[in-house]
Amino acid sequence: MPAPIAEGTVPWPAEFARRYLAAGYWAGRPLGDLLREAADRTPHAPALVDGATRFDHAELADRAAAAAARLRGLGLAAGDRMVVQLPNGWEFVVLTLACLRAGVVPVMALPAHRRTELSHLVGHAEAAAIAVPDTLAGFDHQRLAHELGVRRVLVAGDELAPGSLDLRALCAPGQDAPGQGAPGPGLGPTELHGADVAVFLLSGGTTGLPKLIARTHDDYAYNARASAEVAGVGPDTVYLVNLPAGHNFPLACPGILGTLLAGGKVVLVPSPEPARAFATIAAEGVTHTAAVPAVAARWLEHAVAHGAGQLRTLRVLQVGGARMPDELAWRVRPVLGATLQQVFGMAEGLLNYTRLDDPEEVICTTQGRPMCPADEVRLVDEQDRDVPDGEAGSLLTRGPYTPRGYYRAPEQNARAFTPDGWYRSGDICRRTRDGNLLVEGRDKDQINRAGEKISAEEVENLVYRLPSVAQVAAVAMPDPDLGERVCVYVVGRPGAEPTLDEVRASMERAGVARFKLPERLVLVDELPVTKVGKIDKKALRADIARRLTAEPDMARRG
Ligand code: OOB
Repeated sequence: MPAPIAEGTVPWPAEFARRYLAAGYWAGRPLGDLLREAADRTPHAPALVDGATRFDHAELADRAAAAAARLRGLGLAAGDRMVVQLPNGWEFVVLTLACLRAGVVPVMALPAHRRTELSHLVGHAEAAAIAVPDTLAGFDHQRLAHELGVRRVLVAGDELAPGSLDLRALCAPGQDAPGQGAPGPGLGPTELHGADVAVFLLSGGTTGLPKLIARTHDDYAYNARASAEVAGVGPDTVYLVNLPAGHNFPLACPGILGTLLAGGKVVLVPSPEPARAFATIAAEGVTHTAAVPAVAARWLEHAVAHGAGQLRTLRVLQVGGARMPDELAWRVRPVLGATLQQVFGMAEGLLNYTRLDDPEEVICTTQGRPMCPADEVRLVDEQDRDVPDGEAGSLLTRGPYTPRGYYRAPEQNARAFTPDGWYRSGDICRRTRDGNLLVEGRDKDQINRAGEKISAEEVENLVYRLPSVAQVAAVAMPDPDLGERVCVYVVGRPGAEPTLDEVRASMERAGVARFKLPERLVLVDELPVTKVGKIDKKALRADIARRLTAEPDMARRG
């Protein structure tokens, strides 16, 4: 029997929970109920668009309820976990809403994940089900899902293998749904509590494998609702999802959930590719969307080349996930005609936003300020002492939507959280006089490739599997398009000269998301070490930056 979910989570201390409830940040209600009520307010307004598929709020809610009942019919109970690895499409939305209603907890995997990541997620979450497309971009997700040995494999697609459950049939409207409307014993949505886990997000990670972040109904509903307010999202909003929908940013900042709670319309495209995104913005009257800086840069280029005529309805472009260069930020309003909102957020909770009516200087040169009055932010030095005003420090945070620990990870929690519950984000920030944050760097061992976080340790563990490798260190190398890419410094075993292609091939064989594959390998005789004998990554980062300036044509790969 899988362990009950509550055993692995770290709740907020009672006094904080009381405070957050009393202040109204927490509604004390399951997110599924809140979404249902929102749908009831504007049943005939458009809710979801994916190509030719369109649902109004009533139909979306009906499908979610029917799918929730069918999940229970499959024997899934509140607290069971389901790994969800779906591309941006209507099935993702219906299934997520169904899970929220049934209390089944989706574990938000990314379409790019492969065997290594998925088997870890399935094992760590003790998943009772997995939802995948049949194939995507030439990869057979269905087959891999069956090989992982999960009991229920739900598949969205036309080519269902024996033993697969038809996800599209599960998400069909109500008529035939068993027990719909009448919650079964112990399984009904009304039996869920605000403090129960609603979704598992993946941490960007600095450890060998991604950690799970248990977001509760209370905290995640607040996350989505308050984000909607800060982003000016309401019933007239048309929100375009172009980043992978399982990321916190497009899911709930305010994203899909915030837009639906506000009675708006969610439009999905498979990727941020500019021609399709721009055409969809024009066709659907999109008012809001979220991008990473690399995507914003591509959109700016596209608009310069082809004009921004298709973006007339676009009011707000949110940009986050990585530091947006100021030069790029200053071009958003003149070129795209939309208000930029910088978002400095994390799946672990804390969200900082520039406000829509901030002076242009603040919007273009800062990463905003906390969303909630109850967010606590400290900037500290290496001894966890607060740094003086205006100085850079490592960001610690607590608050009503920042959980107090990772799921089933006591050892990592001891490092990533202080004893009194502050999350160590690993971001080096400075606070401006007017209270906004500037993200100036990080003290976590991570590579941020166009907003996708890659743990250096995870890459290193994979590279160590090559017999020709004696030592390896993974570091970020600066990149004009993606911000950073993965570079590995390698010491070969005597007589061996491991190559980049070998390293990449070996990682691909192991089944790892492609965005984690190193894009440059530097063969060295030894790795520099610090005074205490640790590999000196700072020196390596400086070294790769130097090499790139010396040989600019080598800076790019494919
Ligand atoms: C978002 O979430 P994650 O969990 O993928 O990554 C969080 C980390 C932050 O700790 C920071 O290192 C970096 O991503 N980051 C930024 C940033 N936004 C995120 N660094 C500089 N400037 C920014 N604007 O990335 C995420 C979650 C919710 C909303 C938006 C982004």
